[in-house]
Amino acid sequence: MLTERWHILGAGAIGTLLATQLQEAGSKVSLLHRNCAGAEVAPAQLKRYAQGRVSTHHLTRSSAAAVQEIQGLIITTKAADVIPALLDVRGKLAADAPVILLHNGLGIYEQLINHYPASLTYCGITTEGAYLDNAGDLIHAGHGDTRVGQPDGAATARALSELLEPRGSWLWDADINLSLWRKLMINCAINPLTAIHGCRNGELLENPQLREETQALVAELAAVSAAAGFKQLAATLQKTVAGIIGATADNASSMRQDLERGRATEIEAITGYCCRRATTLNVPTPLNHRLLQQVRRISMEKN
Ligand code: KPL
Repeated sequence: MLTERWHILGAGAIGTLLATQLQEAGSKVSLLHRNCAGAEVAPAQLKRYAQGRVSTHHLTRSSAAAVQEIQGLIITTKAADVIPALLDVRGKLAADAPVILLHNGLGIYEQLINHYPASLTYCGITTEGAYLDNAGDLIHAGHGDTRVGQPDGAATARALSELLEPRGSWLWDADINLSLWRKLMINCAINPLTAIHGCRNGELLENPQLREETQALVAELAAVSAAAGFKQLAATLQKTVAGIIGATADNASSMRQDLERGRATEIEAITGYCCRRATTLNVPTPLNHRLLQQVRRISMEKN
């Protein structure tokens, strides 16, 4: 077994939820805070509510500065914070420590492997939905799964799969590049439009004008997907996106929430990445470019 001890950097709702799940499955887990002073603190008690059931968890929290050695690291920060977060703890990572990245968007893995071995770096996506309420309790609102794989398909993939396979809702994904691209396309289709229009995900299909805009955007994304080699995904992208919009109709997308709360968005790793990739593939993406500029402008106005 590769590691029994995970540190999670980025202790928001998803990081905290994954910590409780790994703990339930028998792993030792600590939440790492980048900016908190002091040493490892006593386990904090946390209540998790899921489908009418409440469970109590004791999670150790510590500052990145205080931790001695990290045997396995899961980074659940926003895309733009991943590299600084890794660099903060780089010197604490054991020689064979796996690092798992779980963020929206793409392009960070390629930067991260300049600082850490690709053979130990994994990417994942989660369809779990969770938030921390005002009392600090964890609400597990949507049940999904967490898929992890290795973009370069290196040899240690099997070892990590053996570690993660029995871990509750964690799954090994042998074709993680496809899953990451599919998630990118879904985020490109839903996040900027809902952020700009300040609407629920479902309104993208319920409102005729927004439906037209969404479908035109998805057609552009399908062209990028096909040029990037994801032909089958391209052929069914309209249906896929419509399915996710329907399943998350009442959600406020993460980008809408970020924009409304004046927080940094993940637009550069989502639409920004897609536009950069489309340029290298010679695929015109005027709609994505327009949305990228709009979200950047609204973000600047709010900050
Ligand atoms: O992942 C999401 C997000 O909001 O970031 C979707 C799938 C769009 C659900 O809201």
